[in-house]
Amino acid sequence: MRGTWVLVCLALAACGPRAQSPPATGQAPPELLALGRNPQGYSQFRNLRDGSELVEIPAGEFTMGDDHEPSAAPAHRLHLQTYLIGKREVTNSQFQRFLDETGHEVVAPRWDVHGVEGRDAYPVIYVSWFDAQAYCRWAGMRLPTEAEWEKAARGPEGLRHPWGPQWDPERCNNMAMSTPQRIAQMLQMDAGRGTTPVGSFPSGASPYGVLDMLGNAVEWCSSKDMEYPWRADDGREDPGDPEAFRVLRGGCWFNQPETLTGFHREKSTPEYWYYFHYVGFRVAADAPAPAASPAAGSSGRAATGS
Ligand SMILES: [Ca+2]
Repeated sequence: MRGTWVLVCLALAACGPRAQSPPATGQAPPELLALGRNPQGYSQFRNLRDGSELVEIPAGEFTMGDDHEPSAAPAHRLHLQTYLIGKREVTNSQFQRFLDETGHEVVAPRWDVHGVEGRDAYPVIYVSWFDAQAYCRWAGMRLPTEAEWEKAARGPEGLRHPWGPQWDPERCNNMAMSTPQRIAQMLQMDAGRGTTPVGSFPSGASPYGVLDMLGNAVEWCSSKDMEYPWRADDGREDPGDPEAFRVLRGGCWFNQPETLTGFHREKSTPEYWYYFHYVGFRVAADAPAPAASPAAGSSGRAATGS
């Protein structure tokens, strides 16, 4: 990827399994509508505040990082509590509604440089980490931690790509993708390419049914860029450091395959925006109280959505 983004090159000694959970924020979305289970069997909800569809990622261990990826070594085991994550990237229409209701002034002033008319379903881009944080607060949610993002992308088995171990350029929006109808949908931003409407690649769904984890917009995480192993309690989740580099995950439409994995890490200053026609985000939240779980969740009712 271009710009000043710098790969995180770590070479820590191997470490044993660790059990870590993100700090509880106590901030669950205020108005959740249960949607039943998705085709992968996981509970889904809609946040009525912003319309985001959320997938519930159950508590449990997963593998974070990869010993052969300089930006993400060493691989280590983590345990996360149950949480919710956006099924898709936040869209232009959602972000516009946030601006209309709050009067928020974006840090990155070009967020609509490519126009949003008729682009409601495209991921919002040109947003800083601070803009993304402000949206999440408005919606009663938060950004995913880097660990939450990676578990949602790789599943409990630690897949290399959300769909499996083998690269397939047609399963996400990337520079090697050649599906004509998808290319025709793209915003023309660079080299004849650009973003596609969120959720355009259902065959690229993660084991939890989360979409566009690789490609399309690269996504802000809450975490500071710090060495592995990931720990929730070592300061990397401190939201109060405005100078800290923050992690970006999943690569984007401009990337080639080598960086499009569930464990590859990138970082940026939180305000850097010149190349931000790559950068968007998705939401996350703490798990709802058990009483809010859908009745269909325990009965395995047929899925809603794709
Ligand atoms: Ca993405």
